[in-house]
Amino acid sequence: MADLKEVHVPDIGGHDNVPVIEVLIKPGDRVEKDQSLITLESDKATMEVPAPFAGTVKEVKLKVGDEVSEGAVIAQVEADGADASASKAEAPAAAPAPAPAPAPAPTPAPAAAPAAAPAPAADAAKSAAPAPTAAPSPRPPLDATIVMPGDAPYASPAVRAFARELGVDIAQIKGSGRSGRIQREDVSGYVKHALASGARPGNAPVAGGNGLSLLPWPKVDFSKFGEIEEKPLSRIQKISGANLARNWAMIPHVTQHEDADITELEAFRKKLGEENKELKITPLVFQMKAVVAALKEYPQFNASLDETGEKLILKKYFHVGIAVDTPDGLVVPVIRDVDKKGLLDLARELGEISKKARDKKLGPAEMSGGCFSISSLGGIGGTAFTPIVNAPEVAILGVSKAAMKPVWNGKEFAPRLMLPLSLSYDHRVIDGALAARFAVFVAKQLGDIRRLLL
Ligand code: CAO
Repeated sequence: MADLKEVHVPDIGGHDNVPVIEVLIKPGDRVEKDQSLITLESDKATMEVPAPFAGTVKEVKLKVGDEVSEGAVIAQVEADGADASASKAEAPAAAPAPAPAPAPAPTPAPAAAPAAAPAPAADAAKSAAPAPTAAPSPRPPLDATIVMPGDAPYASPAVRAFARELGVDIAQIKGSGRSGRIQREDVSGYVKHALASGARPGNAPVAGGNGLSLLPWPKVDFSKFGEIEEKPLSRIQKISGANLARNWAMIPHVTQHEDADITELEAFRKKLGEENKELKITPLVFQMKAVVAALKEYPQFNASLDETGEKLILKKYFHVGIAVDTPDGLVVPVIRDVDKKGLLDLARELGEISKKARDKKLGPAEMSGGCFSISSLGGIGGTAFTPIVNAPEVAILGVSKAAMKPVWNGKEFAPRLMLPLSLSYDHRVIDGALAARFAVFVAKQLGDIRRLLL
């Protein structure tokens, strides 16, 4: 039968008038035996006072700032039947010396996933409770495990548990409490700041790895140094920025460079353009065909890692994403079934889809389902760059500006139009040798477009 009992402050090592710095329960809360009820902080240590029995909190008799000694009433708790024999909490454990936080479970999650969001206070208080010990072991004497202010990081076990739960490395947090003590609010503030700046909080897991420990974004008052103007990022920039940051942080990128001799291709492209004046036929349509030929030859590139990072999904279709520069930012519309379309169809579709992108008329369906992306800056310039893989794809081809170069043909240097290719790939899925083969294959296709018929 339920029994209403008072829970008292136990022997706290002979200390008197010790301030209450945290109240971890409220009326209505269910508490388990050994769950922390309050945190006390003497000038030498922080101590959590555990519940002596399981039950339901009816009334809390203390508040933060109260000073207590042995025997002070903490709360009235309706005890669960047989558990109600003890009413005095066990002697509290002082906060243990800082120990490395256990690695959080590797759950890859998008930057704003609820897993990283601070838990509501009540839930957090519950989850922050230390795991109940199997048997009530004698608590160490208070002064045996002192955490002195100044030891890093200086935080109560509940706050440490809270930080661990959020995947935050507590050593990264600056405490705002007395003597630099880290409070629960400091942890949630740190997470909020990390999310707002696009960084992953603390040591949050990165696709099963050890995680990143990033410094907060620098906060600078630039107006101190000269005139400034503020311009909010566009919606597209915010969305693509978050995706790019995730892909850059989570994918081990390597970029393989290769030159394709497109002298003959260019002659053919110009001829084709003269015959089809209504169409704009750029080198990009040839690159799309060459990429699809390479995807067929090397299916590992036409694949995605699943969300566990343990399984590769190989695709039997050939949809190619094209990075399009618009006044509002970068978008990547997808041209479907490139393998089934001719050069003229592709040129038409590329013209339509890039106009739609610039007119902000692309629907979500037109930007999904890509297998591999091409980012062509060839119309602008550059000799090479390192494109970022468009996850969950595993590779992307960057194309820079073709230029006439002297190329040794075995007898002499001959002027050839060389197209720089930069293949970035996810090294978890693709080995360097395979990437080199893929890049050489693409270059060969472009060097002799008759091969596209094979
Ligand atoms: N080398 C030399 N010239 C090239 C070339 C290359 N690699 N690629 C294109 N050109 C030429 C074209 O032939 C065209 O010239 P002509 O009119 O004389 O034929 C001119 O450059 C302009 O081409 P374009 O850029 O308008 O057309 P495209 O088909 O090559 O590209 C599109 C279309 C939508 C991909 C492009 O306009 C674009 O937006 N590119 C930017 C992509 C981007 O921002 N990537 C970065 C992503 S990461 O931030």
